[in-house]
Amino acid sequence: MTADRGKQLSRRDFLRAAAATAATAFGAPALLRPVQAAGSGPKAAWESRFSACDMCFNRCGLIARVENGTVVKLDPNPKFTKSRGMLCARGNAGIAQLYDPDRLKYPLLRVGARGEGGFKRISWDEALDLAASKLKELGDTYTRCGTLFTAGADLQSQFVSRFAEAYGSFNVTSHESLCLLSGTRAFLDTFGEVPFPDVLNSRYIVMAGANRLEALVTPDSMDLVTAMQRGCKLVYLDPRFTKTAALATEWHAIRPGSDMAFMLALAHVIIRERLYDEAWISEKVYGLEQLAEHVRPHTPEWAEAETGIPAADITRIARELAAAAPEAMVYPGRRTSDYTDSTQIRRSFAIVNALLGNWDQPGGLLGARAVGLRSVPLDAPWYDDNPPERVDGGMAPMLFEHDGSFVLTREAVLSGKPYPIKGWFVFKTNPMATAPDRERTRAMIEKLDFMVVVDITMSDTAYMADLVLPAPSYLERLDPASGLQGSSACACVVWRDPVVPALYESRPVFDIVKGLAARLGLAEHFDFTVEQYRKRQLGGLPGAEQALVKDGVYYNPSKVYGLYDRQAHKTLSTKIEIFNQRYAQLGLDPLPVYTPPKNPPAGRFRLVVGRDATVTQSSTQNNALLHEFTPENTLWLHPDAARGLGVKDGDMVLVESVVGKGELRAEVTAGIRPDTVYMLSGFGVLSDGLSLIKGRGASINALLESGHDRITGNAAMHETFVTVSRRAA
Ligand SMILES: Nc1nc2c(c(=O)[nH]1)N[C@H]1C(S)=C(S)[C@@H](COP(=O)(O)OP(=O)(O)OC[C@H]3O[C@@H](n4cnc5c(=O)[nH]c(N)nc54)[C@H](O)[C@@H]3O)O[C@H]1N2
Ligand SMILES: Nc1nc2c(c(=O)[nH]1)N[C@H]1C(S)=C(S)[C@@H](COP(=O)(O)OP(=O)(O)OC[C@H]3O[C@@H](n4cnc5c(=O)[nH]c(N)nc54)[C@H](O)[C@@H]3O)O[C@H]1N2
Ligand code: SF4
Ligand SMILES: [Mo]
Repeated sequence: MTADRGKQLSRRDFLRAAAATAATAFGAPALLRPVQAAGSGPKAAWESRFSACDMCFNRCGLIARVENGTVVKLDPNPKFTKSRGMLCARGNAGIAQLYDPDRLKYPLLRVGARGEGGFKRISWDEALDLAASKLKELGDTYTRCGTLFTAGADLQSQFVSRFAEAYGSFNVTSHESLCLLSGTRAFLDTFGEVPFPDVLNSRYIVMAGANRLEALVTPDSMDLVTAMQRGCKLVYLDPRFTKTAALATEWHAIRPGSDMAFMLALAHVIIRERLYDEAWISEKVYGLEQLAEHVRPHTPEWAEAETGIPAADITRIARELAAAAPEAMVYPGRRTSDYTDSTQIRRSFAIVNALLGNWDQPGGLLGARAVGLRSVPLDAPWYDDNPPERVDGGMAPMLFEHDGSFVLTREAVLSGKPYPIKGWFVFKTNPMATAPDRERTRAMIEKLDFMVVVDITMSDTAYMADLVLPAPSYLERLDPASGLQGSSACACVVWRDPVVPALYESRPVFDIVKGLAARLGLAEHFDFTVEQYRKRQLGGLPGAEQALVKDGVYYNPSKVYGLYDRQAHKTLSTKIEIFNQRYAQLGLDPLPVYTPPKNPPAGRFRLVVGRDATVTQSSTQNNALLHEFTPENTLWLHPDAARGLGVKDGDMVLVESVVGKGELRAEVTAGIRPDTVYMLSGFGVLSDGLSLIKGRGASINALLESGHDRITGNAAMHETFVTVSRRAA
């Protein structure tokens, strides 16, 4: 019974553990016991072991307490400044992921029709022999590029990329084109690199489309709280009243898709009132005159009509932001998979920062600090018959070469053009639940001859596969080193040693690709162990290995501010480019041009995505501890809208878009605009292997239409209108 499963670890136990964690996070002495030393006393021996959390991509440092070979508690590593000695609710719940009875336990081969859920247990040798022979056959028939490789955020994802390259496919995608690539592009094409916001030292932050107190990014989330305690002002724009809105100095329920209008109006006021530092601009910035011309019509009054934010507030915010600059910022944001002009929207964020000189000095945006890890080179073979470029090549003008675009790749697989893709290797990512338009992902999968998924549970994507391979969770793995940057907080290196041995028959993806390489005559490209690989990565960092063993983290004391005092920016003009010359050459708008978002037609609502502090994308809903906090998703609906529909709080509603539908409970709340609805992702699953959440809530990704950012091909997930109607009880 699913209900019993949740009770194995009760919420009360969890809260007790979490409270103890919070206490030790701030009372560090309890943790400064020598790690690795066995505990003594009448009870069983215990040990503490370092690791890095993997309940989301932040990789916060942790110390696991192991008793008799069982992990009983996870604590924050107080020496880990990136996470400011914090483990969030999800981090604490890592134990329930490790010991989840729904874990995949051995290799599974599909029997029966795809997606029906029939699988049989096979041995690892059978599984690897089968995968290798399929990869060989696919390569011979469709070229090596006929197989797509998709890996999520993981320290071992680099081994999947390495394997893809050695095998000969350059069709590799990651979760990133469902996430932040348009923002990455925007800042890269303005500053020449992707900045890290120095939230801790900031005095004034404008934050739009970034729910930083629920969508946790370390150190930014903790630093935001500290900065605000020290007097930093937070201006927050979000169509929803989130926890960040609740704590912000001011919240504006901006009309979705109109952020660029707000930013252009800030630039208008800053230029009109000459609130910028002329000397800094003439030395560092290219394109002020063009911008001045461009934003002349974009008055605060104009922006008020677009955004719904009063002109007087926009003018005041521009002045306050400029007065605090350069210890101020328009926060770059992270998940930008919003609209079809996301890159240009985020360019407008970057431009306001450039205009105010919020760059390379305390409290603004910072260049990436040196971490110093070496990459391990690969001398990949050349395959003459391969096509000239990625399957999505040319489908968007500025794709990232390594990540491409998942939604455009999906179109290419569906059409078979420019060439067929018939194989898919998926590691630690769940596009059936996280890419927009689930039916389209399913249709893409129907086109494949062979699909293998490496996961820890039977995700909706694994559920559709031919071969499902069980992976160990982060607490069971030996992982390569990874560099982490967190503004002024750190430039550091982490790795993972197993806290406990791998459970069941699970095998790390390193062993999987190494096993495939051996079977495909590519063994020379994996002629190392993970330990040897790590030594090569750390080759240029004397003392790093000792620090990792002693503290669980190595810090590179690299320069934090003034990186660009004598360094050119990596742009065509070698300056910060407000006016982007390369865009002009490519026929793209060199300055962000505002197109008003469509308003939902009568009877429809714009559907937006967003996060909850107790849930990670699609991967923690079935975690027994976290499930108690968030057992299902709800549809946020404004009281006025609810009244018009005859819907009461808690009613079941049917939500429909042009691509899908779903039923879930309505949550009637004034914390959302009347023209907008919202639901959390990762519910409404198809898989029978997720016992706690099967049959609960609805899938937002089944409803989301599949748009993409015109410049990068990043998914544009906020371009969907839905209808809502009440279901009989
Ligand atoms: N707890 C938790 N933390 C996480 C994650 C997680 O899954 N759970 N995931 C991590 C990952 S991968 C990422 S990328 C980051 C994401 O970090 P964020 O991008 O901060 O995350 P979201 O919650 O998606 O925030 C987007 C917010 O934008 C609002 N919004 C929607 N449309 C508009 C608009 O047009 N204008 C404005 N101004 N706002 C709009 C939404 O209501 C939502 O609150 O979070 C990371 N941290
Ligand atoms: N509706 C909606 N869609 C979204 C978003 C949203 O806010 N709303 N956010 C978007 C963003 S910002 C992002 S980054 C993407 C993320 O999308 P994904 O990359 O799909 O991330 P997750 O949903 O976390 O899925 C991770 C998968 O890895 C598995 N897994 C977890 N740990 C391990 C492990 O140790 N080993 C292996 N092999 N597998 C493991 C999990 O079971 C899960 O199936 O989603 C995007 N899609
Ligand atoms: S933010 Fe939370 S879930 Fe993410 S790595 Fe840190 S502790 Fe783990
Ligand atoms: Mo993301």
